[in-house]
Amino acid sequence: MRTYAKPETADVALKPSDRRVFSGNRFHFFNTRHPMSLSKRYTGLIEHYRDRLPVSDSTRLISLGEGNTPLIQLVNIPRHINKCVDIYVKFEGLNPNGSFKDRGMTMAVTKAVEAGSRAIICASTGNTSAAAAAYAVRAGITAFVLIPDGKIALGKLAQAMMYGAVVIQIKGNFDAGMQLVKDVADHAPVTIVNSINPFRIEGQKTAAFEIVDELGRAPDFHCLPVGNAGNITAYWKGYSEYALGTETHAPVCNNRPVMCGYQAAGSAPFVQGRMVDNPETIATAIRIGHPQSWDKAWIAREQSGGWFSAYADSDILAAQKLLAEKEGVFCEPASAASLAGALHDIETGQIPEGSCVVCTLTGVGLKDPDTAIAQCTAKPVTVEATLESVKRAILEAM
Ligand code: AN7
Repeated sequence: MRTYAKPETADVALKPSDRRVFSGNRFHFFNTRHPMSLSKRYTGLIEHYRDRLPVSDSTRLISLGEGNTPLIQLVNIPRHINKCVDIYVKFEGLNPNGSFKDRGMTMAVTKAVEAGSRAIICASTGNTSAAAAAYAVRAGITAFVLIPDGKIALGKLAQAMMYGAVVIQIKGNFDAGMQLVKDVADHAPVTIVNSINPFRIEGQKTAAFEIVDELGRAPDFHCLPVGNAGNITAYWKGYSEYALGTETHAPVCNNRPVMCGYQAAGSAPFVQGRMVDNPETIATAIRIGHPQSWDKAWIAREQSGGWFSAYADSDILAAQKLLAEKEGVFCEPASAASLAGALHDIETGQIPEGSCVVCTLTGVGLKDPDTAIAQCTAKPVTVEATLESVKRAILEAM
């Protein structure tokens, strides 16, 4: 009797760019981005973009298979707003810890471990702490995370706690936490893994590579929520490396997008042109008044011919809801700032019809169930567990 080897790759989530093919007695992933290679499993962005990242053959990679997230074309919203535009969302909420922070963290923790560090530290509005905690576990080192007391989404706190990070809630906001982290790191043997760590930016720039690899070009406009501005900095670096080439690589494409950075109105230092001391927004991820990548974000804006603008919390939540109910995509509130801004700028014509637009959805909606449930007007109905009651409930809803 013939026996078949257990498919080596059976536990790996398929991404849109992957096709599973059966060859001999094994399944392989046929990656359509690299059609010449009948490749092994996808094992994360460092391995995938190894030649463009600061690692060597002997570097131990700390990875959870991050990156390779779907670029989803919106089909219903363009029709809904009656505009002829190609809008794609880069759904970074589908990284292993539910946000784009995994991209930077795989790189930052890999380099921290390579340098012999035994502990990492960050201040965080939530997602950075979740990612830092996970990659620290993976590496076998300790994570210290400072979070604003009471101002982080429940899912993010759950993650940091489950991963066993040392969670320090401070009676202050992110900006106060960030200053404390810098002060502590001056006196203790810990590596800062906030986006002031340049390896974070290196990891995060791969999102731009993925978009160009998939579209065959850079989009005309790239829309992002902006907090510390690490991500807009990273995308601009990635697009620039692909469009201009590097010392080791020829250019891959010949255009770069206009970078559009969107903030919450109560937390909009880039729109006000100065630091904000008491930022407030329901989008707690971007409740940041003293952005750490201030200068680099202005460079991205200037070099790309882009702009910053701000939206009320109500606009941000409306965009989050619209995306969920029109497209079946559930992102967290901060992420929806990118769509709120894009839709506004498409409607005013600042982003003209015929454009190709990519919005980054930085985190998954499940991070913040409280905010999501609070804005749903249609609440679940409770009925008796009988055929009659369920039938009545269905008929009433039709
Ligand atoms: C979902 O976790 O700063 O402009 O400490 O979680 O690169 O700061 C989170 C930021 C957008 C802003 N969307 O990105 C943290 C933190 C989500 C985020 C941002 C964050 P940056």
